[in-house]
Amino acid sequence: MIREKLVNGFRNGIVVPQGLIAHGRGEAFDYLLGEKTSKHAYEAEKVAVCLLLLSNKSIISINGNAAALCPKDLVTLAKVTNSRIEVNLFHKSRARTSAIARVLRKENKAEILGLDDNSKAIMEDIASDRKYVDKNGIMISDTIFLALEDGDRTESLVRMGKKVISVDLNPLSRTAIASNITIIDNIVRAIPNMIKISEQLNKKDKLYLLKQIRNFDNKANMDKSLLLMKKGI
Ligand code: PTJ
Repeated sequence: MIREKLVNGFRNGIVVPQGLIAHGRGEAFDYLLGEKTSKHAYEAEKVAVCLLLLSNKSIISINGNAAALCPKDLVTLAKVTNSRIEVNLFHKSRARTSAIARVLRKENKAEILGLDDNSKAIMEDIASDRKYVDKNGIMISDTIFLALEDGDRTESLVRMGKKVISVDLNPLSRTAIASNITIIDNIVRAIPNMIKISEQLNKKDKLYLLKQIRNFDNKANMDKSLLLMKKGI
């Protein structure tokens, strides 16, 4: 069913062929996790929600694969964590950006950034189209949630002083390694988990949220996921 969503996304001009290859790579890691959320991933998801709830300006960066797999959940997560949404693509075209925005708007009438050429800013050290960000979105946000990303831009966002949360099934990817909070889980499970966690946490005081973040060691958490994958092998 998940594959079909991507294939439909490909046919509808949302997913690029490279996105199908990236998905296959993700699936391979997911098999090693037993295709379920580990307790380590759940812990990272919880801390990620704490950070989103504490941030002044948080934003969810959405690409083709993410839009094809879980558009409704991404829009809901933005709503419950008071985050904004920006479409940001590795293989950018006006047609794709609009198709993705249409899919997201179907779920909610929320504002979607990354569509207006007049609002374009450039991340100078990035070669791919992912350098084009919205000057009112990713550029000025303090926390960026990356729903599937390439390593160059993740590293660049961290260099810019942003707090970066990523979902990536590959614990060895540069995105996974560079992020402040790395969720090693399939995006189709991670986002619904985070919505539920947000509902539990949004009444907690700031001190509680801060404590969860302070007690979290991203590298140690990733090592545990890697060990789990070794056991899977
Ligand atoms: O839509 P665009 O134009 O932005 O292009 C999207 C792709 C995916 C082609 C582009 O961002 C890309 O090439 O990404 P990478 O560098 O291949 O990184 C994708 C990462 O996501 C890989 O490490 C995969 O293991 C991982 N991944 C794939 N599917 C999932 C996933 N992680 C979580 N959940 C998934 N369903």
